[in-house]
Amino acid sequence: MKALADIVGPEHVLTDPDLKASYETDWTGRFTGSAACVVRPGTTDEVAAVVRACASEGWRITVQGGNTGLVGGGVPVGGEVLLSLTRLTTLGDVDPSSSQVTAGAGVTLAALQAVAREAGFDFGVDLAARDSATVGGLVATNAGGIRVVRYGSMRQQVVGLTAVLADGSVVSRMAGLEKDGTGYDLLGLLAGSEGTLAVITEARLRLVPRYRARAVALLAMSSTTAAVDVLPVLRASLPSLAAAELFYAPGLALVRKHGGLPAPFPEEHAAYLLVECADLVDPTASLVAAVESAEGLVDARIADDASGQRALWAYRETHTESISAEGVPVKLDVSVPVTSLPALVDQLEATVAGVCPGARTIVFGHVNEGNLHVNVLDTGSAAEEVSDAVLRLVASLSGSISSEHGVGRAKVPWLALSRSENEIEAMRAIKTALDPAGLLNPGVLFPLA
Ligand code: 2HG
Ligand code: ZN
Repeated sequence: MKALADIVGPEHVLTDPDLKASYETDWTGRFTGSAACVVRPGTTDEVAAVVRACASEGWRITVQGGNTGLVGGGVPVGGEVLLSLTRLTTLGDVDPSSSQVTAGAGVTLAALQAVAREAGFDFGVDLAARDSATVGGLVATNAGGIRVVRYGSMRQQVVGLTAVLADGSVVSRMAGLEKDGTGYDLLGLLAGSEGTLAVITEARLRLVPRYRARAVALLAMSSTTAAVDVLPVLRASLPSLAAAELFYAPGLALVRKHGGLPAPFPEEHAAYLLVECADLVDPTASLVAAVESAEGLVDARIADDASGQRALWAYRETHTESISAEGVPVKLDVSVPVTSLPALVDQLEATVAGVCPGARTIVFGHVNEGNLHVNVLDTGSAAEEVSDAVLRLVASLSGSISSEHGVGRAKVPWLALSRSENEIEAMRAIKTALDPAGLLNPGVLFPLA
């Protein structure tokens, strides 16, 4: 440990169990493991020196950002050096000519958004954990969130990265070239590699225009099918469409209970679709025109002012914390072809009940991507069985076991449901080439050796 203290300073190597504790358990409380120590480097050079020191001793490393990942990818399995990147908070000036900015791995999403907005831009990824999720973690997990319908996932925002490889060498491509087809797409590979191939220390990120004029609608729909079917209509008629989020009565009941929120409608409905438009001019009239003739629309609330919009968003955005307030859920972040979304929703409850009768299933998600967050409470000792049953159902519908949170430790046993043997072999070959000793994020993506 002295070698690490010499690099980062003794105050940034934590060995006291009380000081390490908050780094050793993930946000959900489901995943936990003890770290040999927590190391908090402040620069890319320090990260590189730490990784070199660990490599020479054969110490395994767990990389952590804001620790808000939901699949256990940022907490140790046991005995690793925990490399916390939260001190890498350098945030450059927005470059208006390229619409780009450089951010350290430890910059929070909220800080990045604030700098972008001050300069008249915005950032294309947004999600509820914005105050704690960091740039490094967002890139490493290829995070999605609520704006994918308009701007794509995190990988689409990355135009440059600096990363430390498993031997401590540094690769850096930060010029922000919008076109650069030279060889393999290493940036694209590192985005979504979940810390298993390299430690991302900074990113050059693309910004998007800032649209201040917003309209939000909460639509009560007669069925999931109706919610799915309205989407192509909205996409075709509303170039300003910026979010389309789905939730149901059980989730609504929980967010109302924990947030003290009023009922959005006098009656309960089969499905709720929250739609946001953002534009240079007020999109309220076009949003109203697009939804009013939608088939299966039963009721609607429209908000054209900021506080009304926040109130509608609260029904969707407080799902995660409200569910956690009830207990430690099994979280399954899955996607299916959007046409199969109704079939998935219809079969979920019976599938869960088949292996765990008393469990409560709460479902919500991002309808455009067919991405559902299946949260199951009160699984007791049947967490594995519930995961297995739900993920098999998803696979039977040609879906993905890991949509936007990553595989982490949570989904490792089920990788073969979404990837062929040949694909897994190719991924393993990449892992072995870049990290032959298996030092980076052991137990994440692949089973522990
Ligand atoms: C969201 O969409 C996040 O709010 C979290 O991806 C999902 O808590 C979850 O399962
Ligand atoms: Zn999500």
